[in-house]
Amino acid sequence: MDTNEMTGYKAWLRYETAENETLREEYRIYCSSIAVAEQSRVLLTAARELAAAVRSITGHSPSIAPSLDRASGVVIGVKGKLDPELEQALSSDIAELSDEGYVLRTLRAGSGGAERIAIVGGAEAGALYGVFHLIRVMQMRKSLGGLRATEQPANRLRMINQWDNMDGSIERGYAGKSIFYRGNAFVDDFSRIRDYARLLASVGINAISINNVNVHREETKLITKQYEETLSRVAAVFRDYGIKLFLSVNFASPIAAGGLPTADPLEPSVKEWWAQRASDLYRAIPDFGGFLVKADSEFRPGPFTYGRDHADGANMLAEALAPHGGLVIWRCFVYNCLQDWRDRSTDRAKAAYEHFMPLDGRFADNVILQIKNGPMDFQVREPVSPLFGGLKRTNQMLELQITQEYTGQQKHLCYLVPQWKEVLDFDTHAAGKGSTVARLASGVLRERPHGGIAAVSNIGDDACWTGHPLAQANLYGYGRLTWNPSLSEDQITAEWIRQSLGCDPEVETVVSDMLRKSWGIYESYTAPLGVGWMVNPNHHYGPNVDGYEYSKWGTYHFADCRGIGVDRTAETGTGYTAQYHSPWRETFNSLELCPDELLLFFHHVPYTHVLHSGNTVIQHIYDTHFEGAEEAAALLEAWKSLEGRIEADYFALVAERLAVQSEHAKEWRDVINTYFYRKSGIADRQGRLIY
Ligand code: GCV
Repeated sequence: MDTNEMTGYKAWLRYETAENETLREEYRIYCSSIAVAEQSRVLLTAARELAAAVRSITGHSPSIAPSLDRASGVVIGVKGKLDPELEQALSSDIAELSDEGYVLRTLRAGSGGAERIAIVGGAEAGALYGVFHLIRVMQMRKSLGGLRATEQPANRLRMINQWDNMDGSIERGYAGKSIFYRGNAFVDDFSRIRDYARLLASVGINAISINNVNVHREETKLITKQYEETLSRVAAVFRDYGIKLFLSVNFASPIAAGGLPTADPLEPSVKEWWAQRASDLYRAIPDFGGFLVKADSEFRPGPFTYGRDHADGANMLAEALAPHGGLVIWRCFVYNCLQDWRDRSTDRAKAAYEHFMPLDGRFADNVILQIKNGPMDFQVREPVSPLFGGLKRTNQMLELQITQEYTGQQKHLCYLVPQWKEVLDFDTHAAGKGSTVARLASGVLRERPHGGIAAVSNIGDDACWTGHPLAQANLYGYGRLTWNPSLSEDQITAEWIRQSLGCDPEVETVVSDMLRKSWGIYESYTAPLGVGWMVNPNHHYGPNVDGYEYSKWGTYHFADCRGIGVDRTAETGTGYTAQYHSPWRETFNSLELCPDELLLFFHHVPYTHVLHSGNTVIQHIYDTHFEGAEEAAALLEAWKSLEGRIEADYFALVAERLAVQSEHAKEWRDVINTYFYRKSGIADRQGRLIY
């Protein structure tokens, strides 16, 4: 089947014909021709994309030419390379533009001339983002008259991490197989990779790592000569869309791929090996981004084997990449997965901070520490990692998970933009008020040379990319937030809906309500009060209160007949709360002040403990699970009200997923309520049936 015909394949780049004739005519006139000031590949990508959008939205094909030969049209160019008249007219708008920034402006050509649209980037990628902005305006069915926008990305790195394996599988992937690999080789046809690059660029993504951070045998070879030629072709596809290619590397590559006896980062032969690999890679891919590394965690090799620390390991790789302008992105997801949960002196939540804080200031300038949003692992609800605000003299970036490992695996609707907004807006108080995660990750607060946001992708070769078509909203929202973390949830949601599902106000009302509530609904039937982890081992789907793989030492959440929760207080618990700045350390440490939604993350309490809400813990568990299952069923009903307003196959696919969610929510409700009823012996105040 032609990919364009596949349900949901076009995602938010549908470019539906404008229904309103006046608006269609306005778009047609403004975009009757497209002038590209320079013949560069990215600008040509931009022009072609705009032409395709205009053709589809207006039914009229604009011409693409080096300059405007007619009165109206769109000029796409780069600051410093415009015709003098335009450069002059835009001088105040473009003065401060960074390379990826752009100006999008409607202005009159000469005195008495027709109105034109100028899209000017600080460099060519900026112009591409400006074009996607213009397309967004048209897809939102807004007028182009009086447009005047200047945008700069808040984050230098706006990255996607693929957890794809070369055998074609995807770790924690819920949308089919890899679009990159099959049978331990790259796919032959890169057209789907190109379409992915388009989607990513349209929301401002500028970097991608294309293999799993758990680097297995075949992927270890990606940095060797064997893959140079193919990689350079993959990089070229992304380059056309302003996206840089990164690779995840195996720290033990010198042994596994180089035949050396050691991977000791201080050993000269090891340093030479990496330096050679780096220069070969840069010969093949001059704008190669760098390496992403998971080391000394979950059985991955790392510098610990040689008695070295993370700074020794990262700096050695950084030295190899520095002459070429490359970056090392070193993950802070480091903990001992063999640790006995009952040992209160080694709380996993404390691990990243304990590993990396002593190394603050020791990392090279081209190293960035990539920190998961929470101290554990992408749970439905976690506090923000205290490494944000802890590190002062180290580049850092935020790591999010778009793929829904613990948030419903793209069977359940769980819109993560609200969760990410909370993380980004969290004020660490590291340097007084206003020390938000957004400002720390971007590097602005500590004036770091590098920073940004990365997230684990949720796509595969599934027709609609994401398994659950509405999960596309997470990929869209993620990209938009990397560009501008202060965009509101409402704006992102409205943009996604109008571009993906059309501009029917009824559709917008119903779907935005579904998306807005979905994280809370999922949380209510899966993870009460910040407890997390009540999932089946290994695949992490479905309720299993004592199921998590490291529960062999007893329940992770310490539930017994008296109470539940993990005591992380300074006085009687693991002392994790001390990793935060005031006032958070006092807030989280105090049973009275701790927010309800994180209570069981920080405190062990009796089931009869009364929450701020006025409810007891046990009654809260019962209520939220009963309500959550009902609300999950209501999501399906809400969607059904849209039948006939949404393309039939798309409608059916979403309805199918929502029906599964509704059934599985009941299972969560019953398993969890029963467990806690039996454990606590306390009956539901409302006398509802607990199996
Ligand atoms: C890629 C969790 C996931 C793993 C993942 C790991 C990580 O533990 O379950 O699949 O491995 O996080 O982020 O490295």
